[in-house]
Amino acid sequence: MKTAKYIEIEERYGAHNYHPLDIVIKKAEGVWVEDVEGNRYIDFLAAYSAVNQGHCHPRILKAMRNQAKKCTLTSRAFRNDQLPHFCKEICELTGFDKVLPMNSGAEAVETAVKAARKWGEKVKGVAKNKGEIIVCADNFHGRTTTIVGFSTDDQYKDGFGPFTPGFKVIPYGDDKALAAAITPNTVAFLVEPIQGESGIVLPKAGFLKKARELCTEKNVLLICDEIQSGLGRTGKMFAFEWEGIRPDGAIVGKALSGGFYPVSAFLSNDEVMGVFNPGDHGSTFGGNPLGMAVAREAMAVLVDEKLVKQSAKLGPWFMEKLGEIKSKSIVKVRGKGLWVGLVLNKPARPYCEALMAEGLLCKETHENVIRFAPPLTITKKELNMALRRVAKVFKKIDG
Ligand code: IF1
Repeated sequence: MKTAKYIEIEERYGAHNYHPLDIVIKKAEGVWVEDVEGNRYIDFLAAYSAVNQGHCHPRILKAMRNQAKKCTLTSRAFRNDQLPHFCKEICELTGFDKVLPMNSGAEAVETAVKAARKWGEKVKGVAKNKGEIIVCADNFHGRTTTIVGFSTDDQYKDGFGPFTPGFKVIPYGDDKALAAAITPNTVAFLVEPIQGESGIVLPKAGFLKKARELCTEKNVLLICDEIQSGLGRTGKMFAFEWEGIRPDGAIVGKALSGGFYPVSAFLSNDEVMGVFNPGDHGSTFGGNPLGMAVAREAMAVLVDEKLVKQSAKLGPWFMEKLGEIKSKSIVKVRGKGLWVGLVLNKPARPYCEALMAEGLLCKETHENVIRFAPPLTITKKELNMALRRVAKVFKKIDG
């Protein structure tokens, strides 16, 4: 079956809530993907950082197969033999006291919101239903009604109201606005250390440090959404490490399973996690043995293959090389580790389409930014190959 036929069927029977590039992928291995026509591409998006370990990593595949043969789901009505190991290993890897596993990123964000509110009422002493959470303009934390309710992007909200109250928005990176927004009812500040969807936007240096100080001073939880920025993407295990801080809670997802299975988690300290009692919160699939076995191996691959270091090493070099590409359309190259935004002065979509034709898959974000985020397993040779393709496309389009 040809590409056009797959697209026709999907458009006929599937909801039109996406506008993907017209490539139908059937196979993927490492940084390479193959479409139904047999064309090969370098994946420069890595499923928005969910396949930091590379596609179909053999070790994670093996772990998944082995576990799938034994037991896939118990529900949390019973215990399973993978969950305890997962909890211990992720806490040891990340330095948090406790973990609450969920499935999608948005669910883990919801978990953080619930934890913060309940901590506010039960520990901080905020009056019932009065807790406030501060978030940033241009945030992206997922798609549930509560989460899009505090988005500042009209499209994400349009038609989906009414929304959950209790959220305040400040400009990203503005510590003065944060200080001014905190009231005695503030329970948490929820922030992406680097904004992904917004276009790989780094806050001004020192912002997170200042936010940490303010939160400590005012007894407010600092919660970092590391779903996209975490697990090695920026050249540190967590992006918050770049500012030498520790938040009170962190949210992870995506690469936590290396792309095999939806596994997410909220990580925090004993005091915050202590607000959850049996029956307060949960999910049928959260903490299931298949997901836990997959996540355990995905974390082990991250460590064993030193992927965090790889991102730290190759990222700056790659960004420097990108900066050498001469084009009147490129305004700026920005990013951290192997997470780079190429800011253009015009729509990025045509460039992404041309890059696809050259065998490089990436996706625009916010109209004018091309986002590059290859699997962290990528080699310097493959990055060079990609750079040549990028240079070729800019030469072709811009002359
Ligand atoms: C889509 C964006 C990226 C996230 C952060 C929570 C979530 C995400 C920081 C929710 C998810 C995904 C969602 C995906 C595309 C992708 C995305 F363009 F939409 F914004 F990466 F930049 N926090 N980001 O980045 O996690 O519930 O999706 O597992 O198509 O919506 P999820």
